[in-house]
Amino acid sequence: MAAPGENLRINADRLWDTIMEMAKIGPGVAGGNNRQTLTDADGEGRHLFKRWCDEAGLELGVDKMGTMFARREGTDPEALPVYVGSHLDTQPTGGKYDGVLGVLSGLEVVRSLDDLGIRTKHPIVVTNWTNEEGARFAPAMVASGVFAGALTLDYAYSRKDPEGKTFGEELKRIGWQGDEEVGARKMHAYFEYHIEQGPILEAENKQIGVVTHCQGLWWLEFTLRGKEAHTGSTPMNMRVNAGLAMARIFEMVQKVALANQPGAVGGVGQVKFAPNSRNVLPGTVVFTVDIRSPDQAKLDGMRKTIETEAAKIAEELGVGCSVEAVGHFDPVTFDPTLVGRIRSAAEKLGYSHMNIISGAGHDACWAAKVAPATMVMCPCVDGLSHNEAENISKEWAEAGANVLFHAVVETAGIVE
Ligand code: HGY
Ligand code: MN
Ligand code: MN
Repeated sequence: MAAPGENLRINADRLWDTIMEMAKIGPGVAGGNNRQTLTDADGEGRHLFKRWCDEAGLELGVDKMGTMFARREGTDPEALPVYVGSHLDTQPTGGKYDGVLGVLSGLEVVRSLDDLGIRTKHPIVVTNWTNEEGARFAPAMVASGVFAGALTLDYAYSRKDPEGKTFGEELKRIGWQGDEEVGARKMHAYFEYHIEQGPILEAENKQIGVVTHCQGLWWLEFTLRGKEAHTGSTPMNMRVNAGLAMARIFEMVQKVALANQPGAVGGVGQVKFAPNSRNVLPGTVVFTVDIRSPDQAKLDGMRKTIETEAAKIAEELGVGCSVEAVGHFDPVTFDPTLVGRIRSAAEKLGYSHMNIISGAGHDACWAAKVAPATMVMCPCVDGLSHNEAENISKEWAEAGANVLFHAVVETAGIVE
């Protein structure tokens, strides 16, 4: 006779169907998704998730950042809940699995508990964090950041998208501004299941990533001020060329990241030229440098070097230069007890596994500030993510969801 919980398995077909159903909302142009936060598509995705939660008999709460909390009662209503979540918003050219796998695997855990008629001591709360991506509104992980007390609600509401719309206005417009105080909820533990978004697990032929840490991040928004002038009739020695300063700064960031190997990355994903006309030298260039490392000293050292060197580059070219940190969290160490439960679940289920440091940031990074938290990862094809070609196998999805199932139930406590 198997011990209680020994044979816990999710329904992989149902999980996969749920992911494919969500993927129909906010489709991309190349097989992925464009379901950016607080757009109508995000609102539609939220309604679909709510319908599924209603069907599962979960009690839905929404906080003032729009984060959705779907609660399955435990036998001890006083016991703090075990939270399991991720995010449903995507990059503009995102994949079908980034974030979605974690939210819908949390739902699948609840559905499977119901199928098996299992009660847990602690309630279980499936969570969809608002604006994990930080694509439309910086910073990333903003809702979990407010939840953890690292950011204020007013700061978050004031954030603007490229069209000048604010987070607060858009949250109200799609009808998902809840009334719960952000961070009022207390967690017994937090789990997040996510695709790796990098090449390690696939290269090492491992089914499960036991996530021990997450690297820290700085998003440094530079504003360079040049002089708008004719690209044809302005002599080279008369130019105040903010575009050239930008190019030299990009090259410098690359060099600084390579000089901090192993375990450092640096690059730029977004640039705005103004007036952005082919034959006008830019008056203003705005871009965000994204640097990361699991090593605190390297992370902060890179920031200092990049800011100092960028100022020198700009001065040499007579270009104005200002910088604002628009995103940050320190390297995170996840809870060793919960990490151990992920590892022992993988072992019990016979899945190959390895320790891994998360390269991408996740809501778990902020949850870890206010509760014991950890993650579990599955591989992704060619390590590709933040690309519509992002892909995983159903088997990979299933293995990670089974590990999540066992770790969540062990933490929530099965009641005979
Ligand atoms: O930027 C990140 O690491 C996450 O994908 N938002
Ligand atoms: Mn994600
Ligand atoms: Mn992402």
